[in-house]
Order: sequence, then C-alpha cells, then structure tokens
Amino acid sequence: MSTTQRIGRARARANIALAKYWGKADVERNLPAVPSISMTLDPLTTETSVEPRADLLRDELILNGTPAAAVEVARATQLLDRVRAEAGVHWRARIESQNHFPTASGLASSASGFAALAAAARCAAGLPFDAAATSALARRSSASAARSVYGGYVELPAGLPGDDALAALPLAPVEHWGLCIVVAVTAEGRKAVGSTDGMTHTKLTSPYYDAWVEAAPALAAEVRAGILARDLGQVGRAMEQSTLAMHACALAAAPGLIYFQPATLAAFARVRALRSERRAEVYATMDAGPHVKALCHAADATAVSQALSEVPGVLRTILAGPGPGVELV
Ligand code: 2P0
Repeated sequence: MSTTQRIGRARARANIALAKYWGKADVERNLPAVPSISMTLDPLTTETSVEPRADLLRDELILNGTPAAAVEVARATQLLDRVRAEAGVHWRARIESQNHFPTASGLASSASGFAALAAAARCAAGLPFDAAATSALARRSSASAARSVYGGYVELPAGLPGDDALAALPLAPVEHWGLCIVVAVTAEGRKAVGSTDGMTHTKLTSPYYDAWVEAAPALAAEVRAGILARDLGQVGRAMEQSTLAMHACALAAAPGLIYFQPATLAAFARVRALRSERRAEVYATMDAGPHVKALCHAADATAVSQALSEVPGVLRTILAGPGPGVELV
C-alpha cells in the first residue's frame, strides 16, 4: 500500500426526531415509510476514523476503545463495501469510533455513528465530500443517521420502494432558531427491543400501523411549518402528537411494545404541568426507549432541567442546543 494512503476522519452528532420515523417502505434498502424531521444536537458527538490497511483480511472495528461484536463489524463492513464498490478500491480498514456523549446518557449512538462512518469511509476511499451521497449511504445503515449529516433542523422524506438515492435535506441551519432539548435520563443500559426489530414487529402485527403511516405526513408538515415560522407551540403540539401516535402504534403490536417506564410518564406529565401552570413553554417527545426529551426555548432550559430533575426516577438531565452537521476532521 502506498504511503500516501489517506485516513478518513469525521465527527458527527446525535439527533432527536421532532416528527418521528417508525416503519420501513423497503426493508432491503432501508427506506422509511414516513417523513421525519429532527434537530441535530450540539454536545453529543461521535468521532470516527477509517484507516485503509493492506495487511488486514477483514475490517476491524474498535468502539470506544474495545473491539466490537461481530454483528457490529458486519454492519460497518456493509457500509464500507458500498464505498469500496463506488471508489473501485479493495482494501480492508481499521475503524475506530469514539462516542463523546455524557456518560451513560441513554441516547442512541447509531445516528451519529453511521453518519461519521459514512463521511470518514468516503474520505478514506478518495471520494469527494458530497453531503447527499453521505446521507444516502448513512441512511442505508440506519435511517436516522441520514439526518445527522446535516446541522440544525433536518428532514428525511419518506422513501418510495427502490429509491436508493434517498437522502435527508437541510430544513433550517443552526442559526435559524436556538431551541433547547432537555433529555431526562430515566434508566441505564440498553433498550429491550431495538428500533429495527420494533418497526418490523409493529408493521407485521399492529392494527394501527396503516393509520400511523397515513397520519405521519400531516404531523411532519406541521413540524416543518412550525420550524420555518419559529413557532414553538406549533412544533411542540405536532411533536407530542407524532410521539404518541408512534407509540400508540407500537403499543398495539402483538405482543405490544412498551418503551415507557413509570418515570417516563411521570416526566411527560411534569412537562405538561409546566405548560399548564405557565411556568415554561415546553413539549415532550420519547423515542424507542424510556427517556423523555423536552423541547423548549433556550431561556427556559435551566428551569425545565431543574423541574425534570425533581421527578422521581429521573437520574439526570442533559441540555442540548442545535449543532452542526458532519465534519471531516
Ligand atoms: C426517529 N427512531 O425518528 C425514530 C423515533 C426511534 C423512534 O429513527 O432501522 O435506529 O436503523 O433505520 O435509525 C431509530 O431508528 O432505525 C429512530 P433503522 P434507526 O428518530
């Protein structure tokens, strides 16, 4: 291997969906059945390097300093195979990926992880930076990762079966609106049912799946319009409805998927109480896990964090503003 072989390095951030993705239009190509809209989070970063190596027979993946499980290596290899095919290269790589998340934040790292890996792998293969191609590549591995390629407020449209170029689109930059998300962490450890399995199970068994897929575009349109108008009430009401409709659909699967813990509902209730008591304009969302994410103006974030910290079962809170998209470093 020549000594000029480049190492690709990239940094990407986690994101939280304000309009939820749940369900696939095409499992093979990992195309979402509904549009989703997210905010990229500033402090929650993943840094990944891809080092092409002539001496390796297969790819290696070091996650947070430890060799990754075979299933995780296989997902990384699938992504690298697409990059190698496009660039016409045949090396194997040593991948190192480090999450700089607050300790045990309880937040998924697949979005920031695959966005960083996609950018780093394309760079290592000598492909020019191309945000749409990076987003489409990341989306194949984890649809929410397509959104982390862009900063600020981001939309991933629903996919039509077979549309392998589907990528996220930037909706508004970081400077557009300084909202804050307060994450109320309610449990340690990994969730019981992963998102991919949860979506498949829901589609196969929930009588509400078709209703969710039908309702989701209008909710995403409300979130989009609210972001563009900087109207927190419009975004927040649609976000809560999107959250609860997604969970209602999953709860009605057989057997039902319950991502809530008692503290989840207690924190959700506290958010609504803060609103009804006019102490803060704040709205809540939950993903495929027990944590509650509260969306508010930056000026209210400290008060919201304090109120959520007092809820029994809330272990800690993390404050996050909008952050930039993927960066080559
Ligand atoms: C979201 N979630 O929009 C939704 C809300 C979870 C609940 O995107 O199967 O890990 O890898 O494409 O990206 C989690 O889904 O799923 C997710 P795959 P991913 O943020």
